[in-house]
Amino acid sequence: MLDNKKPLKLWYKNSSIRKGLQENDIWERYTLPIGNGDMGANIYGEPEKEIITFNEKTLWTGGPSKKREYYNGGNLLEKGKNGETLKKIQKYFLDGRDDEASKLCDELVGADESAGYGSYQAFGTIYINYNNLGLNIKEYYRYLDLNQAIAGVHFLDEDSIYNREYFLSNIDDVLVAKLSIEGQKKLDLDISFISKQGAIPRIEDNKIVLSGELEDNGLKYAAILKILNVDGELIHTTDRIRVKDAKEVYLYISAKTDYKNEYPKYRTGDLNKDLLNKLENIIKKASEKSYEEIKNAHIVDYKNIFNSLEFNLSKKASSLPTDELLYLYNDNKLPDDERRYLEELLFAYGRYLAISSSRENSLLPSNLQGVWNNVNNPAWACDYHLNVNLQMNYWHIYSTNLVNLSKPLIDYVESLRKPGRISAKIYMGIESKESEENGFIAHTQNNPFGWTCPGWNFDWGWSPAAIPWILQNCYEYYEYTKDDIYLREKIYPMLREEANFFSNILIKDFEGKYVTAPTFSPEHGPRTLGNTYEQSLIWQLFKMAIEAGKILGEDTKIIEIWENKKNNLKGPIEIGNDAQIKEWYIENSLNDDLGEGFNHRHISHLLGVYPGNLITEDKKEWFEAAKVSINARTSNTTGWGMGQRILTYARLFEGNKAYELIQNLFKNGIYENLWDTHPPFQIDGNFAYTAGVSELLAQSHTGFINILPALPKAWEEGEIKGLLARGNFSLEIKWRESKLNYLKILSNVGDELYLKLNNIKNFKILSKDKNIEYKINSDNIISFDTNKNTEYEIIVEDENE
Ligand code: FUC
Repeated sequence: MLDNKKPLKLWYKNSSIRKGLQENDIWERYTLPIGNGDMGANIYGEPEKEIITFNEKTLWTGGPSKKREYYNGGNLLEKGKNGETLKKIQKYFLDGRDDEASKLCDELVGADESAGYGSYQAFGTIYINYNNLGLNIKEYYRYLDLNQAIAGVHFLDEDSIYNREYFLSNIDDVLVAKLSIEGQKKLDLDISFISKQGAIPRIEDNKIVLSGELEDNGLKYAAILKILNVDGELIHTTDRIRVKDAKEVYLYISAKTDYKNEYPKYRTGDLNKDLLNKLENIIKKASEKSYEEIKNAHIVDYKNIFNSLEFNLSKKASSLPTDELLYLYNDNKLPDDERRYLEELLFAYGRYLAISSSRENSLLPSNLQGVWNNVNNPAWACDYHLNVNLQMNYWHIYSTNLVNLSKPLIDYVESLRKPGRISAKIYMGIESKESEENGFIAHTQNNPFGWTCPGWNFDWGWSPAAIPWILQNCYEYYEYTKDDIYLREKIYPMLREEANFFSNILIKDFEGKYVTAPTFSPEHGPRTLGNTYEQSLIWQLFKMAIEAGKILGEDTKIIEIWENKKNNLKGPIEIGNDAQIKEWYIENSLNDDLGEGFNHRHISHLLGVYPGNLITEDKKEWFEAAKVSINARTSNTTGWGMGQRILTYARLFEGNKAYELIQNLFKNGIYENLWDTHPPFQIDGNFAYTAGVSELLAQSHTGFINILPALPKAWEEGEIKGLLARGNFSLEIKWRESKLNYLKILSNVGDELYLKLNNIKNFKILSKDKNIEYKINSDNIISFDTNKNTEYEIIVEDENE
């Protein structure tokens, strides 16, 4: 375990509330998030009236409910007609009746929100009023320490020093707050916990209890806030607890619902009293430990994951508050070293936010806002968008060494199989039987209750390639870990089912090539017979399934079918008159009148560059065409859009262009609390940035590890320890004067290693002080066998120019 020595801290000299801003603007721009995977909280840090918004990730409206016995994931039989509508559209296209085909696409929709789509709900807010605070607040600061996952507030009044410390422990499943005072005064606090769902707080002894069910779907929820004070007295009022004359007060908060991601009921069967019993036990156990014990256990647990990687671009941490640092960065008024520090901090933040919103034991993956949400009608329902956003939430997980955080995502995708087969039958005419899994489907957006139908408007809602795309995030688990048991048991069955499905739904176009139809490039362009987005993802799906099947030695016959389909796909990539990658096969020149063109945020025709590996350096024409295409899309777009462009430029070895996008992201896509904004706040851009940095420093998607493939000029010197490459190799890379200086590779499973060292002529490889012989393959890629759990050092002997 590395010990990250440089402080990685967000900190501020002001509390969150700003006059003239709406409540939600304050929340998303200034408050500081903590989380343990399924619970989240935002700390305002107000001296006189502390505010903590509180979340539990499964608190969703929508889905099955007594009121909605008809709930079936939004599928509409009268629209899909068991595949009839689809077949008609396909026939129209093939008969050249494009207008009729396009018109009929309006039928390929699911039910609207009113059929139980639901949305992620806010749980409640904790208020802590400081009754006897002096008028003169001094030396205020608040912080979020990424090295320890602890937030805090500090200030003085005339005669006392106030401190608050907060963390959300995964192992003890509680939010813990320590409120303390030093000096003459003692704490006099009013503590309340207000439900955002209408539950009336019950005050029992030293507890505030919220318990109820959502009106929309009867989902049961409960939370307990327990107050432990070492000294002082507790006074009850009807809706709050007053703590007087205490020097230290501790709060323990935990929450649960009866949600379970299991089709078709999506409930555990717990009653409110069962939830409360569980919470009582959790809080009892937690409060039996001393504060130091529970805090240390949290820090150790967190560091175990966070410290798997250390990244240094700057020599030292900036002493500026984070908001000032951001403003000066954007005004170009920061010395280089402090610019590097902020870039490093945002990278670390992406890992912190992932650990806080998606742990191995989380019930659901991180949503559009991770786990944090302050309102009951969040943008896009704060859901699971599968036409880029959910994929993006997990793009940095493997390369930045957080592999197990993807488990809730993989479980979620698996949970879409059963409901997704119903959508496959209704809209595509493909039926599964108990013994025959013939394919599941999902589209652009999803809730936690198997909403696998297309959206209620074809142009944003139809996206059958969503599942192949998210399966890339699942297969990467295997590529990075080489865990073939998990591949066999969990990932391959999904790949197999889906490859069979696409194999069945492909049709032959005019040239006898396989396409899907109708297709719609995410939120962009006309309705067509095949497009680059869908064909690239299908190509990638077959590639994964074939590779996995061969590794496992299964399905030889079926693999032949997949291979045949893959080899006879239309495109997937075609080059247009401007040497661009066509987004639609009917496209001629760039940004002709087929779509919004330059200003569009999606770059779905470039998924073969990232996250896929269809468009790589060895396919020169496509690779160059991808550059033409990306340059023909604006660099100033939504937060996630800029994130995706950083990654795409990194894969095209355009480090300096990627760095330009990084600067745009800071300027137009990052709030004072370093959350990414669409706007509004959307966490995917945070994760894409972190993934982007890792791709600038190492790539491994083409069968070898490419070291420093796209180092931006601005990052002349730096080191990163703990990046992970496919094949399960951990990397430690140091560079000076923009050139590799030292490389150490830890082989975790003992595979053969293929390596590319850019611009390095003379080097030797040592392991346990012995010289390692290596082969030189084409394109200066070297290779050698490795042993499990063994380190290999690459000693660079080039003269520094
Ligand atoms: C997709 C994007 C939007 C937004 C939404 C949540 O539809 O096109 O920009 O991010 O997801």
